[in-house]
Amino acid sequence: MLKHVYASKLEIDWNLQIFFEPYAVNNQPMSPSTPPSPAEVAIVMGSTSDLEVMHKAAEVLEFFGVAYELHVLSAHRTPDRMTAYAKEAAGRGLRVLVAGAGGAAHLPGMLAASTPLPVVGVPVRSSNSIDGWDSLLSILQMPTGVPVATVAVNGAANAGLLAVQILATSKPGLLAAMQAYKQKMHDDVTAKDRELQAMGWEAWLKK
Ligand code: C2R
Repeated sequence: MLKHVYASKLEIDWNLQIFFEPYAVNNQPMSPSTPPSPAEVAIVMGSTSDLEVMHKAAEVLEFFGVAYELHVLSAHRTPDRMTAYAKEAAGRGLRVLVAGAGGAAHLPGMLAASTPLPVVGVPVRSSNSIDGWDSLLSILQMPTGVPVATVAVNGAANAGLLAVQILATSKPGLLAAMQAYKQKMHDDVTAKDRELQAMGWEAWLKK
């Protein structure tokens, strides 16, 4: 599953679950006045059309065994529902919001306006976006006082990783898992370099 996200970079075929018990709870229903959530991370997006990109955050959270919920919310199309969600998020037990949107991407910033929780923004290169630049700048250029931690265009996997890292500051098991993840990345890249040195670049390109 995560292989799909990192296929070329990491080729992860090991299991970090040894560090902690998995407790993922996915796609919890959200009632109008939202009940307590067993999830610590919320993945929200402006449209189901963003799911193609945003599911990569979900894959990362599942890999690390972090409980999440996933919803469609829009600052433009469902403003009241979005504001209620943001205002209730901390009280429901959520700790980090990952928010993706494309085009005039106001969702992450508007969530950040109404919650004390950290918001990680994912600019989505959507069908209505001009090459992703509009999404990126809408999420990145927040006014002082309302930060949104913005990842790369379509960078939902990194948004998931950042959410894990935020949670890991107070969870030793998750911190160890993140450390192991980085070590694996280091080892994989180093092995690739060794192979490249042995083969030379011409042979590498032909293989
Ligand atoms: P549709 O495919 O539903 O027409 O949406 C969505 O995130 C999506 O990328 C096209 C794009 O519109 C975006 N959208 C926003 C917001 N709501 C929807 N940027 C918002 O509130 O910021």
